[in-house]
Order: sequence, then structure tokens, then C-alpha cells
Amino acid sequence: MNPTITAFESSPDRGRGLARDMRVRWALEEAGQPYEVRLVSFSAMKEPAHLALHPFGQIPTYEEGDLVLFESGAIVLHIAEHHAGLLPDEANARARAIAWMFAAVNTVETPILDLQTAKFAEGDKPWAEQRLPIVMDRIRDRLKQLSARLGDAAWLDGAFSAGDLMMVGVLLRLKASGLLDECPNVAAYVARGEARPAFKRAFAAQLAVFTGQPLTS
Ligand code: GTB
Repeated sequence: MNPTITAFESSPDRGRGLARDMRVRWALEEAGQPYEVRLVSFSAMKEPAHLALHPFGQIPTYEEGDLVLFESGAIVLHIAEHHAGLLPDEANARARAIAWMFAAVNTVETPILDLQTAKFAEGDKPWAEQRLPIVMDRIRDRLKQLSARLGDAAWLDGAFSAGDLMMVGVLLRLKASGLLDECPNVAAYVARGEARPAFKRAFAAQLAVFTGQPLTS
């Protein structure tokens, strides 16, 4: 039986691939694993039935037989561990790819989330104008460090891996900020991720939820 994931019934980004089900869809597409999607409303996410799957009442979740998972990183790791192509076979290279997955959510995503909070949740606070440049500079620091490590390479550590999938998934959130353009090799890295056929299929599938248009392929 195909796994089932949950996604927003009505995503605030209007299907631009920013909600975290995108990473899970992308990993499933890379793995060639068909999947079902159950759409949930904001109120349904806080109901007992969904809270039984996700203790924090969020998306995405992942159900496969007896297994129920939450946390996009954990779900992507599970998919990567059970399908070829997202983690290297060699033990040390595999450990490094997993380290990049953690770096994406723990080191790079955290200041990016601070930016969203500073802009949207705290934008009307009297100190917001002073806080915003501080948060932007923290992201700049991380991007410069990532840029230095990436150099001219296509991917972070050899072949494309779940580490790249998570990192690109996190960096996508910066596209509208203009910060990516300050590090052209990182911007090109994100564009390389978006150009992958599996990314395009995943993006089209989540956009179709918003447009209501059926998928053509
Ligand atoms: N750490 C968890 C994970 O990685 O899975 C975080 C999950 C999470 O934040 N889920 C969000 C959610 O369910 C959706 S992705 N929020 C509803 C709630 O908490 O009540 C975050 C998100 C939402 C919307 C946009 N957007 O529209 O641009 C982007 C990202």
C-alpha cells in the first residue's frame, strides 16, 4: 500500500512549494514511490484525530502500514533509508549526508524562521525595525559559510543526496528575500535542485491542490 502524507487543504503560500510537505513529496518523487495525500484544514489539524498523528497539530505527517511519522526531516530520512538514490551506500558518506540534513533544519533553517517571525508575527512591534537587520545578518552569515563550503561543486558532498534535498528545501524560503542573490553559487545550487524532474513533479502536485487543476502526467 502506498504511504499517505498530509498537506494543507489551503496553503497560505498558494502552492508555491514553501510548506513542508514539499520536501516529503520531493523525496517520494526522487525515490519513485507513489503516495496518497490527505488534505487537512487548519482547524482539523488541531482535532484529536490529527493530533494522534502529529503531537503539535501540524503538517506534514506520514503513514505507512503501522508506522506514523511527523517532522519533515525524519520523514525524508525514513524515505531515504528505504529507497535507493537519496543516501550514499558508503558508511562515512552516508553519515555526512545525514549531517547535512541536520544542518539544514538545525543550523540554516533556524535563522530563516526567525526572519519569518520578525516580518510577519512581530512586524508591528516597536522594536521590529531594529530586529530585522540583525536577523537578516544572521542568515547572511550562514549563507556565506554555506557558499564557502559549496564552492564550485554541484552538491554539498558528492552526488545529490537527502542532505541537498533538505538544504534546498530550507533555502527555497529565502527566494523572495533577495538574500540568495548575494551568494550566486548558493542561488545556482537552489536552482539546480528546482530543476530536478522529481522536484518539478512534487511542485506541480502541491500547486495542483491550490489551482484545482488535474495533473497532466
Ligand atoms: N519541524 C516541523 C517539520 O519540519 O515538519 C515543522 C512543521 C510545520 O511548521 N508545519 C507547518 C504547519 O503545519 C506547515 S510548514 N503549520 C500550521 C500550524 O502550526 O498550525 C510551515 C509553513 C507554512 C506556510 C508557509 N507559507 O505559506 O509560505 C510556509 C511554511
